[in-house]
Amino acid sequence: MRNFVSVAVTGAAGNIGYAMLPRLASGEVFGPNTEIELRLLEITPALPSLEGVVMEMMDCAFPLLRNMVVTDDASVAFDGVNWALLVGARPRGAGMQRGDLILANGPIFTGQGQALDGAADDCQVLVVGNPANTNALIAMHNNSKLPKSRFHALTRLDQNRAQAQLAMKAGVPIKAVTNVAIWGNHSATQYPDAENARINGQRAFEVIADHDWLRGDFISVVQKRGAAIIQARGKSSAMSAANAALDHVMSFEGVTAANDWFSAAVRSDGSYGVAEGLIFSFPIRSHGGGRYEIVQGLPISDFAQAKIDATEAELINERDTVADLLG
Ligand code: NAX
Repeated sequence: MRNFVSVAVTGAAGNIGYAMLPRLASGEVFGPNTEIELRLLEITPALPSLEGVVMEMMDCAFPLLRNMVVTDDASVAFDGVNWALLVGARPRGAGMQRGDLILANGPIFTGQGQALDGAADDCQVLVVGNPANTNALIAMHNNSKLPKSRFHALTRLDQNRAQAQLAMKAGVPIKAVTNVAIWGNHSATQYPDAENARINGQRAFEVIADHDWLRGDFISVVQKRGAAIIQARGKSSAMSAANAALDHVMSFEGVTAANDWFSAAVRSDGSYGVAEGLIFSFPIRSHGGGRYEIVQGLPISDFAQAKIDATEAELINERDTVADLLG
């Protein structure tokens, strides 16, 4: 158990930051005996707004919050941190294609990858800002200090969405649904895997009779959930995204039960035939302290393989788009 943790959050004045910061400082992520320092990075024009967030954080009088640093300099933000939560990114503008967004955000993550050379030796890096997988790839390639296995991208929100859909369909509590894997990119090509999911320990396909739903709407609802929330709320997911990022941190800090897994995009080591080096979402089992394994040997049907191939192809294409930024 640590008694102190330093956490950087980028884009801290944004929507996700606002939902994330109080929960980080409350003790629910690192435990009731761990004091926390928050190192908050924003672009210069957003610093006044971030000061307002910091005032609110002070007014929460969190007993475990030792210190907050506000800066527009990534090397100050990442100095000595144990976790770097890279939330800040440029939003997709009107008429912007995915390729344009990738190119617009790339330079942010080259600079932040370099600045992470100043992080603590045990630092783990979670990229939330989109396109999260490829931004994590850029940060990983531009960092010369941390092991490549420490660069992750968030697909936990997709896992949580899939878990909730399966629980609703089966009429069971959320905790009855386990072993939910998201494969690939945090994008509409991701593959939420019902074939390996379990409900009360049984295969989801045995519990849910509507197999057309499992192979059809289940997948597309999860893939398009982000867009549905923007449509309904007029803003992108923030509460659920912050919640998922904190779930991700807690899963990597903890030890995963031997018969379960969680989803996160990490550097592919070639498991399941996925091109080595891509930041690809896999089922993961954590051993704590930054050590984890990609769960091996899960059965992959022809249906699943075609989906995994499609999301891999998209990530290879994204990697080619940013080839100049990969050093
Ligand atoms: P907001 O636009 O509310 O906040 C983003 C913040 O980042 C802004 O305050 C902005 O000033 C800041 N920022 C921009 N460039 C920066 C830089 N170079 N350094 C530091 N800060 C910078 O967006 P929000 O709703 O908070 O979403 C943040 C990111 O999360 C977006 O890229 C969004 O697409 C992505 N998401 C990722 C999800 C995932 O599951 N991986 C789900 C939710 C969300 O869509």
